[in-house]
Amino acid sequence: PRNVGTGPPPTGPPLKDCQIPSPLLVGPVSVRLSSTLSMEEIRQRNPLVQPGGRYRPPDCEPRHHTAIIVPYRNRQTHLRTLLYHLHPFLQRQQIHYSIYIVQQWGNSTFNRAKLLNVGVREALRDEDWSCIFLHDVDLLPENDHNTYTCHKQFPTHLSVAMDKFRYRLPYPQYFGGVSAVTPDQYMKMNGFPNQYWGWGGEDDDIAARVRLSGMKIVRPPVAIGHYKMIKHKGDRGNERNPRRFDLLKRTRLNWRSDGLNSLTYELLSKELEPLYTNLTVNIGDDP
Ligand code: BGN
Repeated sequence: PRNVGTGPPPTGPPLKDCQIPSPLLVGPVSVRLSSTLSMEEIRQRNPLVQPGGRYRPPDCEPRHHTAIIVPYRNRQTHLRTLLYHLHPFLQRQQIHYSIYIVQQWGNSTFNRAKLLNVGVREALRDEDWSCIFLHDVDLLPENDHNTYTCHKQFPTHLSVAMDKFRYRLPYPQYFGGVSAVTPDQYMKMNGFPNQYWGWGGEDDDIAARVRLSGMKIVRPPVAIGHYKMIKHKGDRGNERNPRRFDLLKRTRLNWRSDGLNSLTYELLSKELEPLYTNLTVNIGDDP
């Protein structure tokens, strides 16, 4: 339907559906690993992006409505590089999208999967998104044929060929980096686990949920799912989680009770920045 949710009211004659594939795609792109531009300069290069990092193609009716959720804390330069790259990339795909940065407040250990749960819940308050992307802040897609849209039936894993893993899948069940679900798929798997504090394992838990809820993972071809990772040291406050092995043994027992249906948090602020929506959230502490 025209104008799902908020956004400008329709004016003039109805637009034609956007073509698939988008005629604006260029295929492989070279990626800059650091943007020296300021947020303001990036905004100037993306004049059609609306406050909150929202965009819809101006001259055709988009067939896809994608929310991009980025768990975040204290990675300013990575964020700028991601926005510099992702906005033009998504605009070439002619989709209706919005970028949500979910920022963990305070100094408790980082919890990527719980931040993703918060992002999904908050994004769905804004719009009836048809697709939800779970996106690490340090990953830059290198080919715009890798479309930021969802498969109707099954969750998608997009970052199948990362430079860090020599452009191969590190192991068959890998679901980290960049992946996507429809709201229905997300409900079916009871969202993501809330109990993984620190680095590692939460993506494997999410992959296990896909399987346990009767679905499977679909992927683009390796030649298209190329990503560059911005190199960095481990984060303070995101140390390897020593409990991840034990937690993963219990996914089968826990997935129905821990997830979307047990999520609690306090939304501290929601700001519509020029290039993204900034959600700052208190998700509590590692018990
Ligand atoms: C795996 C991690 C993932 C991580 C990938 C790639 C674990 C759980 C114990 C088996 N999983 O080993 O979380 O995304 O490496 O770095 O540590």
